[in-house]
Amino acid sequence: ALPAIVKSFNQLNAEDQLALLWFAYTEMGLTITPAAMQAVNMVFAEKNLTQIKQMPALEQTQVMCDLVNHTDTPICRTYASFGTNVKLGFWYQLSEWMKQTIVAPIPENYQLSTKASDLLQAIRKLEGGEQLTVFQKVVINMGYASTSSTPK
Ligand code: 45D
Repeated sequence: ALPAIVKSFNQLNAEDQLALLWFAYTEMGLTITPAAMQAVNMVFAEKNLTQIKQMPALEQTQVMCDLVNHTDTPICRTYASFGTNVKLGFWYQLSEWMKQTIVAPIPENYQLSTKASDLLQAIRKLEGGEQLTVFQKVVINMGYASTSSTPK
């Protein structure tokens, strides 16, 4: 069931969470049209996205791990203030840049842990609408909000 999937996701370490998101999202071929993206007001995220784009590779990966770990950094604080669609749009943009190698990609031989690949398998079996719900629930919790920094 969905809540159990989201809960297990949040219990993975940061590397597994990022890698799983990447595999789940890229292989599902969820098509996001330019029109759909235009409906999202990405202005709020542009400064951070540009900053990340200009960082060295290791820092790019670190920023994404920080987001998953709810670390208290300026980018994590700004991220927490985004609406759900801006958060999704933010990850969408990073994944596009990873495909174009503008942002550091996942190593080719990267192996998910057993727990994470079981979870990926469970996510694969969901229907599209449920997969979207999983992505929403997962990205909503990322970043650092001083009031609620732990995933629920
Ligand atoms: O070396 O209605 C490891 C909108 C360690 C429009 C690593 C939408 C090893 C409105 C950590 C693995 C478009 C918003 C390295 C809807 C190592 C609307 C790095 C939907 C380098 C429905 C790992 C949008 C890394 C949606 C860096 C559904 C991993 C968007 C990075 C969904 C992973 C977007 C990334 C998703 C994953 C994007 C960037 C789920 C991105 C996922």
